[in-house]
Amino acid sequence: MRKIIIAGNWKMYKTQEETLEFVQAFKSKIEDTDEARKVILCAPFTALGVLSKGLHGSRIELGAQNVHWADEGAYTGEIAAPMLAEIGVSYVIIGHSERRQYFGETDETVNLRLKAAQRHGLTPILCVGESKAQRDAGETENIIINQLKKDLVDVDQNNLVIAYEPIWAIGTGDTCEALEANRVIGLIRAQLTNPNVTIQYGGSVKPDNIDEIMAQPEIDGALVGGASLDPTSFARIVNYQ
Ligand code: G2H
Repeated sequence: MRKIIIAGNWKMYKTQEETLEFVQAFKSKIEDTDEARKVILCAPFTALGVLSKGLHGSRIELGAQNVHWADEGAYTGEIAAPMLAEIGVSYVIIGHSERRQYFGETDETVNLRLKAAQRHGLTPILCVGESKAQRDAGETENIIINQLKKDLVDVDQNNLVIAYEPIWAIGTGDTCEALEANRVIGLIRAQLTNPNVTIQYGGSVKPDNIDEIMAQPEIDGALVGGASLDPTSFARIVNYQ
């Protein structure tokens, strides 16, 4: 059985004070949400500290946005999986296109980070997706198959979530058509050995397109950036029809 997972990716937004305000408003809006839908907040490290206390016993689970491959060491500015696990983090986004684009993340380092997360019981959310130029050149399928091949070497597919995030649809308001997202996610699933991996769609998910996205048979959830920053809008997404 594939799990439905709706995750907010707060990126580099929200102070601790703003985090507390969000939680206060958001919690009550998802009280009646189907328990089968997992709800995750992937917050900045400082906000995770606050959330781990504020959400104790709540159904909202915690996710980080990066993790280093070493268990500890001289890696200024990085965070280790045991540090995340210790404060109750269960998920971690790995290989987001913003990490690949601005911070030199490669398929090789993505692979190392995935394995480190799994070693410490964290569930990675692996992001894959093509750029506009790659799509226009008819390279979408090749790019994604190649990313998966390299990223998933020796990775346990029993503890894995994948997010298909076409780079051209991220934060642009330019959503990938739901049918096209469904097609690419089907292609991703065909590359996996475990048919039960949850595969999300990410890229300009909003209250007004979530229903159509979640109606697609291959799509098991969403990774939501901008629209997860507002409690009303994220609650509407979590409570999709
Ligand atoms: C894609 C997404 C969240 P947004 O990066 O991972 O962000 O919903 O703002 O396009």
